[in-house]
Amino acid sequence: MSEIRYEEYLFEEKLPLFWCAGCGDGIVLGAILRSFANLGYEKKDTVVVTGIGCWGKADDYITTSIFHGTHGRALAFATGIKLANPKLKVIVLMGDGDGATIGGNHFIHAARRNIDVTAIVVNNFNYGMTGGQYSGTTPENFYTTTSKYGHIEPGFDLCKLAAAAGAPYVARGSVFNVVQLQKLIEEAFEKKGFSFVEAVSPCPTHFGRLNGMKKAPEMLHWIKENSVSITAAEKLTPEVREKKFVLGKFVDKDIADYSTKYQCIIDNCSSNASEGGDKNER
Ligand SMILES: Cc1ncc(C[n+]2csc(CCOP(=O)(O)OP(=O)(O)O)c2C)c(N)n1
Ligand code: SF4
Repeated sequence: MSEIRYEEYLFEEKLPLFWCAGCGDGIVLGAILRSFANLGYEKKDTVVVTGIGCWGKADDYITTSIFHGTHGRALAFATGIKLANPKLKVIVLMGDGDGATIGGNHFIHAARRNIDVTAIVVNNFNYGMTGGQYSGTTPENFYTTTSKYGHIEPGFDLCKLAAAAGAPYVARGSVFNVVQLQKLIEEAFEKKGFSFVEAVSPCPTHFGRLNGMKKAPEMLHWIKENSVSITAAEKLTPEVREKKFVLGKFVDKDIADYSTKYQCIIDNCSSNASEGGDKNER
């Protein structure tokens, strides 16, 4: 562990935080900054790329190199940055609307291509910044400003989506269990290839208010009550399990990332690129 303090990565002049009281975004930001400090990341070699949304504002407070992109396109910018300079550590911060709804196509293809970036999606189940409309992860029967009678679509399980698309590292944490969340984020940062961490997080201002959880602690309690570990989830029936937030690491395997394969073609080397074992630990 390095001697660097997390405050090194925090733009203190920009405080106070823009987010509402009780928003989970600051908790995820703290976990990311402490991970940078623990891993001793060089600011100039670390690029945080964001899209647009409440969570997309996170780069305002980060002192590494940053790139504030457009809504849904953060992974496209991150891909370009990584290919231009594969030595950079590239971290992509997206909301569920940003990364998994308007940006869903970039998400599955960045995972499929195995671009060596870490994507952290803060899943608060709605479009927070624009007033609480439903997103691709809003669970069925929940209320948003655009599903006033209850949402009739099923929500995406982003971890299953990332795993099915081929991502070598896939995990889910929540802001209620921040120790686990930070551990997963640190592992993801150190993983070569496309690493994905979903952070289940409250938006009390919109999602909470419309779903009987007006106060921030009520939303946190809801996340806690509905979270289970991967091991505990295996004992549940499929019907019960699909309504839970299953927390932990789903995929951890070694496969050659896009830049390594690309370099291999340039160097004309014989590639055993797709070899590697599954290190999934539960
Ligand atoms: C191309 C485009 N479409 C729509 C918008 C408007 N817009 C800005 S933020 C946002 C939703 C953000 O939701 P999410 O990504 O879930 O992040 P959150 O605000 O919840 O953190 C939308 C629709 C935009 N800026 N650009
Ligand atoms: S609107 Fe929701 S997501 Fe946005 S800052 Fe407020 S609580 Fe957080």
